[in-house]
Amino acid sequence: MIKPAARKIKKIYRTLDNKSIGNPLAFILILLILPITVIAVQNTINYFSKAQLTGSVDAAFSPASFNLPPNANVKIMLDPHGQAVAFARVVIVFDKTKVKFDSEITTTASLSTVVEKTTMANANTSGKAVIVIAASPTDTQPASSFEFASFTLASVSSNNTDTSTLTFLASDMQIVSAGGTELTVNAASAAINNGGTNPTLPPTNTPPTLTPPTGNPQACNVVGSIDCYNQWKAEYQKSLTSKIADLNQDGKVDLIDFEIWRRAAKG
Ligand SMILES: [Ca+2]
Repeated sequence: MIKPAARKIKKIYRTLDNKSIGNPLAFILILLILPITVIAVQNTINYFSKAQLTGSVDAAFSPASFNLPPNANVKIMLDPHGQAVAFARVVIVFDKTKVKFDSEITTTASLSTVVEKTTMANANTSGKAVIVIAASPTDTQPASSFEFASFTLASVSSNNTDTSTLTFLASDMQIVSAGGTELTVNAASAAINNGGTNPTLPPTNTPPTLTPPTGNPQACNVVGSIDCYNQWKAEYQKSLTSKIADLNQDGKVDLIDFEIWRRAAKG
């Protein structure tokens, strides 16, 4: 469509050469045709530019929201809506003061040429991970929703009310179809809640066995004394394991013993 338009312009210039500018009618005609031709060419260029950008790819995390801890296995999912993907640059950012990578990034076998992949250590230092992978000649390029990459995320926050997001840096991403078309990226973030709970761990050591306190063995030598009452109270409430206040000697420190003490104290 560009060619006929260009030919038209050439024709006009030829007309300019052949015909005398002195002919006012020809000159007016040229003035009228020229803007129309320019508009036609512009429209053609716009049409081609738009054609380069048709098609889109949805970028999302799976799961779309999760709690930490325990550590989460997170997948980056891409859906190119039927267009085969040949090349993809995906960039993700996260708050490194709240979450960290707990594994290296694994990428799909469908785009087996790994051009660039941020290491776990560098991602945790920068709070950013870049993944650039492409189809090798023998790869079957994915055209429907596929797992682009996966990794494990762990919490680094000690505040369990913290929240953060895992986000695609769409402006720095480029996903190209097998036909050489750059796909428009529609990106969705994932929500992270640091209020998860660690699984209960078995105790690592048993507490040392303490010798139970026995109190004062002479406390009830005088049954109605305040010492005897205090001994009875402590043994009754089980803060002492001795049975010095078992005044009726039935093996139990109970209200009967209190009654014996009360009568003795009353005199
Ligand atoms: Ca008793």
